[in-house]
Amino acid sequence: MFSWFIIALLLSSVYCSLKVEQKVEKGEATVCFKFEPKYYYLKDYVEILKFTMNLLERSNKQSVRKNMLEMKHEIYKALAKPKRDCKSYYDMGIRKDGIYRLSPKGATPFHAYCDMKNGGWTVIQRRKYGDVPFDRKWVAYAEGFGNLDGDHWLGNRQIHQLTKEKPSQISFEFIMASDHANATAIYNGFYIDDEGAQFRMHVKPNAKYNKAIKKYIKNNGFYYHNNMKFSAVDRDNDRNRGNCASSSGYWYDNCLLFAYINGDFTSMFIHDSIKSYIIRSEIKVRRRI
Ligand SMILES: [Ca+2]
Repeated sequence: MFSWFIIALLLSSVYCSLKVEQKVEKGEATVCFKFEPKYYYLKDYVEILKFTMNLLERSNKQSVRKNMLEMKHEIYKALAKPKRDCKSYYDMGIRKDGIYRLSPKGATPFHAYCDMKNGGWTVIQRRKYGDVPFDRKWVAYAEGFGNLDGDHWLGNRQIHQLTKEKPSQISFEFIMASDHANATAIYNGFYIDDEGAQFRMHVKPNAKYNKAIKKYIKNNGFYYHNNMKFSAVDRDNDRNRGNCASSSGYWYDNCLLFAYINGDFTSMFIHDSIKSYIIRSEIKVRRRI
């Protein structure tokens, strides 16, 4: 047992960001850690993984096992070459929601939030806390903004990279202000063109609506925006005489829309003729095959 104490001590001193706290209690080490993958090279991971696996095998203590299992998960995640999208991680057997590094073919790798519980969706928009303003310019919508584990827009460049090869499903999930119902709509055949084509959006009309959203759907819902270019405060690509995007970026047509979820946080709604208010919004994409 003493040898494990030495290894833990060694790791904590050699790998300064691996914060290991040891207590030797009845011959068993209690290990707390803060794993920060950016500091490590492959050989370090192998050593830490060995240490983790050994401790896992030897320890019956719940707290140690929990820490080590989490650490193992983090190491595997860090070791793995970035996958093309969240669905690829899901297909590998990973089921933990969180931020992952993605690398679609031909793209510079980027981070995104993966919803694994529902089958490997990549989150492209979230409004939950209202602490991130969405009245941003073209370049901000192109690059993405906000916090991946909070409110954010992933970025049109990233959405293009994620959907360019295989058209994806796009899922809208709203919590309604009136009754807190969970309103969902899923469309197929979603992809957006590159920036040169103004991130023009494509989607198929066939959609799966849940009961809570059906009463709000007009003009074929999101399909109404099919073939529209993206517009932002400083880039008017819509078909209105004015600029529909005066306060939020979206694939505007003639301003009528499904859904107004990039505007002011306190007045998000599904359809502007019904003013069905939304208090939370999440949009996700997933490759079908
Ligand atoms: Ca216009």
